[in-house]
Amino acid sequence: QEYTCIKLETLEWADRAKEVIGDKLPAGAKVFFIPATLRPETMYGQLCCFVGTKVRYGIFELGSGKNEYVAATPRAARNMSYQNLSPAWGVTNQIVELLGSDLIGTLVNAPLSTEVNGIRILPMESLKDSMGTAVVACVPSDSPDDYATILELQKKPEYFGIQKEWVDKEILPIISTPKGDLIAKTLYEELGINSPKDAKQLAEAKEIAYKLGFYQGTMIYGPFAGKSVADARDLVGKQLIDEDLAFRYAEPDGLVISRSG
Ligand code: ZZB
Repeated sequence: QEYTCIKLETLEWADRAKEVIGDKLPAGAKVFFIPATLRPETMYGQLCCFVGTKVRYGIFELGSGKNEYVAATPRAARNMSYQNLSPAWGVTNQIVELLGSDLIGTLVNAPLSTEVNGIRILPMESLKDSMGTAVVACVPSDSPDDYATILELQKKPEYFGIQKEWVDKEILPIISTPKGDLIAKTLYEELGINSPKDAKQLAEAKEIAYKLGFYQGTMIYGPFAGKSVADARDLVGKQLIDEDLAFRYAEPDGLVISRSG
C-alpha cells in the first residue's frame, strides 16, 4: 500500500502534550502530524485530524536534516526508517512517547485545507493503530467514517473532552459524484448508519464512495476544479510533494519487516 503522508505542522500543543514534551525537543524544532492518505485530492476538505486516544505515539526525528520531527506510531517510524525518512537506515530517534489522549486539542496547520487558521487533533474511536501512521486526515465530505465520527463528536463534545467549536464547522463539497456533492453524508443516510460503531455499513459506504469518487468524480473545489478525481489525485499529490508539504510512505501489506515488530 502506498500512501501520501501530509505534513501538518504543529502550531500549538495541547496542555498535556506540552507537559510530557517539556524541553525534550531542540529549539526551533518543527513537529508534524503526518496522516497517511490514499486521497490527496480531498485535502481541501480537511476539517480536523484524528488520533486514537489509547494509541501510543512517539515524536521521531525525520531524516531531512532540517530539524523536523513527526508524531506517529513506533511501527510507522520503523517502516519510515527503511524508506530514507529517518536520520539513518533502519534507525529511529524517538524523542518522547505520548498517548493519543495527550494530543487532543493540539492545533495544526493543514496544507490545502479551507480551514486556514488551523485544525484540531481530535479523537476517533474506530481508528486502527496498526495501519498507516495511526493519524488520519478527517475529510467528512468524502469519507463516510470521518463523517460518522464528526457527527458523534458534535453530539457529545463534553463526553469526548473537546470544545464544541472545534467540530461545529460547515462541511464543504470538494468532489461532485453521480450521488451528489457530499457523498459521505448521502451514503450515511442511505445505508441507515447511526454511529461510527456501524462498522459493516461503514465499510460498504467506504467501498461505494471510493468507486464513485474515483471513476465518476469531478473536482468542484480548488485549482483542479473540472478535472476528474483520477487526474487530480496525481496532480495534487505531486504538488504537495514538490512543495515539501508531503512525502510518500509505503507499507508492506500484512508483512512484518522488523525482528522486534
Ligand atoms: C483522507 C481520506 C479522504 C481518506 C477520503 C478516505 C476517503 P483503506 O482504504 O482501508 O486502506 N486511514 C488511514 N489510516 C487509518 C487508520 N490507522 N485507521 C483508520 N483509518 C485510517 O483506508 C485508507 C484510508 O483510511 C485513508 O485515506 C485514511 O483516510 C484512512 F475521502 O485519507 B483517507 C471513501 C474513503 N474516502
